Amino acid sequence: MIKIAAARVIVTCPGRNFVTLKIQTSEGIHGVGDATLNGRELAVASYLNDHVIPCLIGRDAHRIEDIWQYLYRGAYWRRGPVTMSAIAAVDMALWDIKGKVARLPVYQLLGGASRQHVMVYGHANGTTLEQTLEQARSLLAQGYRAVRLQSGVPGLKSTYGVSKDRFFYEPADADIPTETVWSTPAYLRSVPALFEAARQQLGWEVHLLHDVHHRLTPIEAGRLGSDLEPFRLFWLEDATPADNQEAFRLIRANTTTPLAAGEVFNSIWDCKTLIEQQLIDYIRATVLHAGGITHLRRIASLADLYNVRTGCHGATDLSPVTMAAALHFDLSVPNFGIQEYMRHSEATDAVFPHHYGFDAGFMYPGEAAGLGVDIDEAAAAKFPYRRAYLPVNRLEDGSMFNW
Ligand code: EZ4
Ligand code: CO
Repeated sequence: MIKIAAARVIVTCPGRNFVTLKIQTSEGIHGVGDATLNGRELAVASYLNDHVIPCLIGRDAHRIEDIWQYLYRGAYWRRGPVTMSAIAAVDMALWDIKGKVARLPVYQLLGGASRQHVMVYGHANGTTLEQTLEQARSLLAQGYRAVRLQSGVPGLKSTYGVSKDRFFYEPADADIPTETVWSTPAYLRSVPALFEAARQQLGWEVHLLHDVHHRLTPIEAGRLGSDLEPFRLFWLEDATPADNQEAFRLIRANTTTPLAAGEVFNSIWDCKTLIEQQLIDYIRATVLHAGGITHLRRIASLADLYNVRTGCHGATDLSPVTMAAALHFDLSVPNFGIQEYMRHSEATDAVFPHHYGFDAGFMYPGEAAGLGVDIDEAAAAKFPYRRAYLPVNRLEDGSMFNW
């Protein structure tokens, strides 16, 4: 038994907001977990402070599974992104503690390495096709084997997923959501042209990915997937919202372009149909938003039965704590596919010192005991919370998307 003695939530904004749970044990060992929910950060902080931490004090930090079940099944109100991010933070922190007690990196506790390294994809995004491909070339020069391409859509003022900053990606850009305008026909014309140019200029060795950010209806998504088939994408992501998982049947019936979905999923129930009916090829759920390492392993095990591989979300709103936990998970899980990676700002890296690293397109969680990541609370205290939201998108006639 190793008692949970105290826990606290640290909210910091080293360029963007992060919520971190730090659990302390009676033995003096502590663990960290990420609880960041982009644009809803303080809701998770309150869920932890007001409703979870009081129930944790005095429990045995070794009982990771039991604490997970207690917080999930014991709560009466199950699931939802706020709840599941809070449970995830507890789960990550407990795996971190167990690793430190055992003096082993967490991937060793998960069964050891299933592979030598973790393939990651980088991000090339530019306002124009030329800028996007120029960025892709620079990623290839850094050794990346896989690149996501997002480009501005001619005729639209701004396009989600195309950052204003050349080096750092940050879509949460205002304290009241920015409103942007979307044109599906313009988008559907521009993407195949981007990938045709990409194959001409970058060749066929590199894995190419694209994210639709839920902007299309299922039949439009089927059309896009079909138009992109000649360019052999690694995946087409979030082609349509998955609130109705069966919507993916229509996309599947219309294209052999591999499909990825699920960065917004928070439990196995969000992807049960998608996986069991083999409607997707990659599941994007994360250790952060889908209930921690404990629950993501369960999702991966279900996916493994149906030839679905993992492809965890890894944008900058997932803190280095999540990145570390994801890499331990990725290294160990048999049906790993790919991991998303975007470098954090220097200020973020300073707040979260870590052992994981990048080399020639691959990442490694490192050999430090536990997750191999920590929070420097003095550094964190220098960056107070600032409200920041993701943009809201409207169609050209001013209406909201109705799918
Ligand atoms: O919209 O991380 O694949 N990556 C993405 C990201 C997400 C943000 C949301 O918090 O889609 O840009
Ligand atoms: Co995405």
